[in-house]
Amino acid sequence: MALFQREPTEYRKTRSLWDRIRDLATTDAVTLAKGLDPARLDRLEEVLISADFGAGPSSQVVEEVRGRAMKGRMRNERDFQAALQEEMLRLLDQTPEDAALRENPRAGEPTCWLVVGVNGVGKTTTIAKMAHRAVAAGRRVLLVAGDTFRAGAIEQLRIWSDRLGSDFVAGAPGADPAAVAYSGIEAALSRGADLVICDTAGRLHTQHDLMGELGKVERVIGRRVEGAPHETLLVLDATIGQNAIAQSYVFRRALNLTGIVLTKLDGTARGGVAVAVRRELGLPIKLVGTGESLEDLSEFDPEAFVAALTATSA
Ligand SMILES: Nc1nc2c(ncn2[C@@H]2O[C@H](COP(=O)(O)OP(=O)(O)OP(=O)(O)O)[C@@H](O)[C@H]2O)c(=O)[nH]1
Ligand SMILES: [Mg+2]
Repeated sequence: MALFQREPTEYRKTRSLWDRIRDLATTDAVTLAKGLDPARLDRLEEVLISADFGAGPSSQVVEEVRGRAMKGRMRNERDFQAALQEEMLRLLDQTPEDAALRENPRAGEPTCWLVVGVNGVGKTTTIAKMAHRAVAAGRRVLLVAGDTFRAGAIEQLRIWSDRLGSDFVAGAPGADPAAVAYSGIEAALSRGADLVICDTAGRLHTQHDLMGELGKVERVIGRRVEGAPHETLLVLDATIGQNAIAQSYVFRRALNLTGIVLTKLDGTARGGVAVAVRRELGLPIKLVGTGESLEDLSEFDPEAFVAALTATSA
């Protein structure tokens, strides 16, 4: 059973780029039919880069638009919008099914998801949102407070857990997160929880320490439950743009990442980072966060996402 139902309005809070691009297409049909002049195409590229599509994808979109214009397939604003949408979808190269979160296929054993990312990107909030959905779907959820480093992190997850009605396992502040993760899985097995979601630290003394610690958590989970973690999700803050890509490489070297969660897409017109991340990392974008409340999480739907990015505002 999918944890998330796709809703047509799910990206309503992301901001469209269309208002900034539209003037490039709003000329009479004759001008468009003659082709788009280089200045307009440069302007399109600038807008895409400022929306964090990255240099490569931005120029690919521009080339597609240029090619269509030269073939006379750019007769009106609608053609222009369609060209952008089709090329963005092609670059995303992801089906709606790619976003499905992987479950433990073995009966009687819990599904384990590990959530990682640098500090402040929205890991703990995303876990609360996922747990909220899972509890509402009737699942028995156990949250593991694997961030033993930051003061207050354990308490933050405990409060969410109490509010959501999930089980909760924590160690002492400063405890070894791998040992806490191990206890969490043991508790899930003995209490019959069917979904374990493990929170992690976003910062340690050094990045090297953090990667070492996360790698150990991942291995310990895998030793206790075959095939686990079934998801190791890297959370990226969409508002930091291209820096998100640099962060990803560090995590990808240390862990077997299975997917990306893109948070804080509400209120940003820089949604192009989804395309950049997908092109650079090749990992599926699984979830998108569009706000601070529990409902503000959706399974990533490429078509709905591109439609929102290129929507005509009311
Ligand atoms: N606008 C918006 N804010 C978000 C979203 N997701 C998380 N936040 C906010 O981002 C801030 C940090 O969220 P946390 O979940 O604590 O981030 P974290 O990655 O667990 O941070 P550390 O525990 O310090 O590593 C909080 O104020 C959240 O409410 C989102 O999708 N949109
Ligand atoms: Mg946290």
